[in-house]
Formats: sequence, C-alpha cells, structure tokens
Amino acid sequence: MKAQFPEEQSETGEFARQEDEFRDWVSADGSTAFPAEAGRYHLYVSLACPWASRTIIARKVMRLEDAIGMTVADPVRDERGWAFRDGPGYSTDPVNGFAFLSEAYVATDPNFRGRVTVPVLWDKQTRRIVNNSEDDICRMFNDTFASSGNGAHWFPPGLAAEQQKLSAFVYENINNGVYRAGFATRQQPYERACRRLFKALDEIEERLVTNRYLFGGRIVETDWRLFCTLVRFDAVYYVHFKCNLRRIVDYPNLQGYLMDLYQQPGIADTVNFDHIKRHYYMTHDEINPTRIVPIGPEMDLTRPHGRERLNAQASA
Ligand SMILES: N[C@@H](CCC(=O)N[C@@H](CS)C(=O)NCC(=O)O)C(=O)O
Repeated sequence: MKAQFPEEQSETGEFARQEDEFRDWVSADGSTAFPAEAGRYHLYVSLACPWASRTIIARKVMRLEDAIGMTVADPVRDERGWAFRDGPGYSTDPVNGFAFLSEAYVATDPNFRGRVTVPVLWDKQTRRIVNNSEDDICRMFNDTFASSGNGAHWFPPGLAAEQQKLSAFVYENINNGVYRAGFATRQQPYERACRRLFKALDEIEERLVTNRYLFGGRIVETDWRLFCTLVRFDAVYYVHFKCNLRRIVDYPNLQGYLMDLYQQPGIADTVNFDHIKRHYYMTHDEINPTRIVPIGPEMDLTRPHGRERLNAQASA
C-alpha cells in the first residue's frame, strides 16, 4: 500500500505530520528583523486547506484585509504542488509572479526539501517567507497587527492556560485527527485515530449543550480552529478520510454551533465548497485514484441555528 506522503509515514502505518519550517516573527516593537508595517506582508493560501483557512478567517475577522494582501492558489494540486493560475476564486500571483508556491520556499531556503504547504506569510521587503505556521500567523495578526485592524481578541488573557489546553486537544484529536484517520495505511492506526476523533467530538458536543461557544459567550481562536474542521467534515472527511461513525449534522449542538459560526459576518465568504471538495478528492490520488468528486451532500448552513438562547447562560 502506498502512502499519500511517504516521508511522513511510520513503518506501522501512522501519518506523522512534518514540522512547520519557518517560524520568524513580525514584531510591533522592532525586536525582530520583521517590523509590523501595513502593506509589507502577503498571505499565500488555499481556500481548501483547514490550516490556511484559520489565517484567512483571522485576517477577515480582525479587518486586516487592507494591511495584509492575500493570494489564493488553485485548489487542485499536481506533483508540482500549489500553483497560481487564474480560475474561479483563485488567481495568478500579483506580488511575485510565482507560478508555484515552491518558488517562495526555494527563495527563502534553497535547500528546502520538505512538503510545500499553505499558509505562507511572505515579506515583500526581504523577499522571503517569514512564517508558515498557522498558529503563529494567527497569533501575530492578533497581537502584532492589532493597531492595523479592529483589535478583535482571539486570545483573552484570562483564559490563556485553559485555551491552550483545549486548542491542543482540538488539534491533536480533531484537526489532525481526521488526517491521521485518512492518511493511515493500516487498519489499526486508522481505527485508533478515528475512535479518538469521535470521542473528542462527543466531548465537545457535551460542552456545547450549555456553552454557545467553547468558552461561553465569546468566540476565541479555539472556536475558529474547530470550525475549520467541522465545516469540511460532512462534505469531505466523512467520505474521503473514512471518518464515518457520525456526521456533524447528526450532532445537534455541534451542527448548531457550526451554523452559528458560519453565519458570523464575513465568514461564509471564506468557505468555498467547490475548492474544498475538488482539492481533497482530486489531489489525494492514493486515496481516491479515480479523482471523482462526489455530488453531495446537500448542506444548508444558513438555516436558523437557535443558539442565541445560550447567551444569557453563558454570561451569567
Ligand atoms: N502548517 C500545518 C500544515 C499545513 C498543511 O499541511 N497544509 C496542506 C494543505 S491542507 C498543504 O499545504 N499540503 C501541501 C502538500 O501536501 O503538498 C500544520 O503543520 O499543522
């Protein structure tokens, strides 16, 4: 059996994701080589990717669209990796004229041999990648670029320890959990990842019985991190990654929560099911060799979610 990413596969059939390579920091106080300046940095993303989507949502919610440019790649990848060309919802690269995102990686480190991933935060001045970790990029948008945007707070100081713990839980079991299920090349690792994933979803479902959002009445980074996986779940992970014990629509609280977040201002514009579906079903050809994209499911995330009723409880 062949793995989708052989370099990241253990002998026993587990998917072990590579580490993010570039972790430099943009600072507001001049303490790093990358000062915060509106117009200097550019985000390269795919609307298909759950990790990139979190940075797209941060840029949107924090109103950083004027301060930080963004280019969307073609959702369908071939062996040359992410590419910039014109199509519905994606485009050529107006900043550097890159045909492939790999050019940004090679410009930054000619010896880079890893998998070229989105998101990427690019510095137009030094002409290199500052950072390709979505965790770091969201944190910088929140902290460093606060004065360029609307100062939305995704990391309330009073919550730090608890939030970090829940974010790690969501990452391990859910965000990366679907990939560990989908990219397993043996039965046991697949089953282990899948059971852990659903156990975690069951726990979150309980938490959302009384909490409108994960930490009550306010939306924080952990909510968006969870959203990026939930919104893809029924359309892709349930089928393509074989995460099929239950769908999100089968969980009343998770489904209401998903619709609630989807209906927040500007968010629906960041979700593109055409990109999401074509990316997964047509790019992972070890998993779906025919590259056929399923026609369903029928989904409507714009229905009333009824979760406003939890506001009073949450702030009490
Ligand atoms: N930075 C993320 C991973 C980002 C990532 O893997 N992005 C995927 C798209 S969802 C990608 O760019 N893959 C490129 C490839 O597989 O060639 C993390 O480590 O958690």
